[in-house]
This record gives sequence, C-alpha cells and structure tokens, in this order.
Amino acid sequence: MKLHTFGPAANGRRVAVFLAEKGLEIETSELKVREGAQFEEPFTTMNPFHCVPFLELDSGQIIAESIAICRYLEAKHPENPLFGRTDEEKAEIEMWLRRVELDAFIPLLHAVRNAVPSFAGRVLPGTRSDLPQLSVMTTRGVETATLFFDRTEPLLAGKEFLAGDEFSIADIIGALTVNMAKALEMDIEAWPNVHRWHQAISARPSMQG
Ligand SMILES: N[C@@H](CCC(=O)N[C@@H](CS)C(=O)NCC(=O)O)C(=O)O
Repeated sequence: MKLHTFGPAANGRRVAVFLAEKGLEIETSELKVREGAQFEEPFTTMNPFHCVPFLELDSGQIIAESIAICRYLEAKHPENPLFGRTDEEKAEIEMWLRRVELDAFIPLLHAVRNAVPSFAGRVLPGTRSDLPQLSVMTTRGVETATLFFDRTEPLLAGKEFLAGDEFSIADIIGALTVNMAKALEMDIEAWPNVHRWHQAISARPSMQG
C-alpha cells in the first residue's frame, strides 16, 4: 500500500494527521503537485481527478478522496477509532463532517482558489484552465463560513470536541478548515468557543508539522 500525497496540501494534511492520531505508518510518496505531476503518467491514470491524496493498494486499486482513505484505514485498523464506536457516535461524527465539509471547507476552498494569485488558472482543484478568478466566490465563501462559525459557536460552549466527548475525525477536518479561514484572515477570535477549541486541537502532537 502506498499513499500518494503532497505534504502542504490541505487534503494531504487530513490523512497525515489521521495517520499520526491512529499511530499508523504507511509508505508515502510525495507527488510534485506544484509542478503538475498529477497530470502526468502514471498518476493521471491512477487518479483521473488529478488530485492528492490517493491511496494505491497492493491490488492496484486506487482510493482517492481524503475521507474515503481515512475510512478505509479505520476499517483496516479499528483500534483507537476516530469515526466513532456506537451507531450514535458514528452518526454525530458524520453529521459534523458533513457540516464542516459542505458549510465551511468547500466554500473556503473556493474562496482561497479565487483569491490567491498562485491559483490563477487553477481555480478548480485538479484542473488547468482559463476560468477567471472571481472575487465574489471569495466573498461568498467567507460569508458562508461565517454562518457556519456563528452556528457552531454556541454548540462548542463547554465542549472539548466537535462531536461527542471524544476526539474524532471531525476535529481533524474542522481544525484544518479553521486554518484555511485564518489564511483568509478571518478573525477566529470573534468566536471564542471555536477559537478555544481550535487552539486545543492545534496543540496536539499530530497537528504539528
Ligand atoms: N475532495 C478531495 C480534494 C482533493 C484536492 O483538492 N486536492 C488538492 C490538494 S489539497 C490537489 O491535489 N490539487 C491539485 C490541483 O489542483 O491541481 C479530497 O478530499 O481528497
């Protein structure tokens, strides 16, 4: 099994933090994403969505999508579960994963891609195109994430973790999403509970690096 990834990439970081939390080590290969290696063979055939991370199984099967990779690794290594134990825990973690992904991460991803000059010509992940960067996408992304933080703030009062009483994949994805918001200069301290929770999750050894 080999993980193809790119260290600094937000979605690559998800899997790296997940592996560290699980105490797992797997063979890892760094793809030169900035140089466009994802569009060249053999990688373009391995993942026609031209994105990292993706997991190459010994059978040759490819599993792309950071959450799918984490779910697969969790199924193979159920100890120290990060997707929950009971049906209720699993449902709550899934609920938060979807909230974070749909209401914050994806809007912020498009916000970043439409704002940062180095993403010109690459506004959609895994593409090279002449689609222009649209500042309205950045504005709306920040507005959407603001709504997410507004809604999450009271729910984190007195709570250590996003979903339930234990650290989970939702905390990983949530904290890395806040990092994106900070990169866009959103003032996370405006949401004190979100800020406190993010500080605590960011201090974990798995989140260093
Ligand atoms: N939904 C995918 C997104 C993967 C993705 O967007 N990867 C980015 C890095 S964070 C990438 O490889 N981009 C290459 C490019 O845009 O050319 C996942 O969760 O793994």
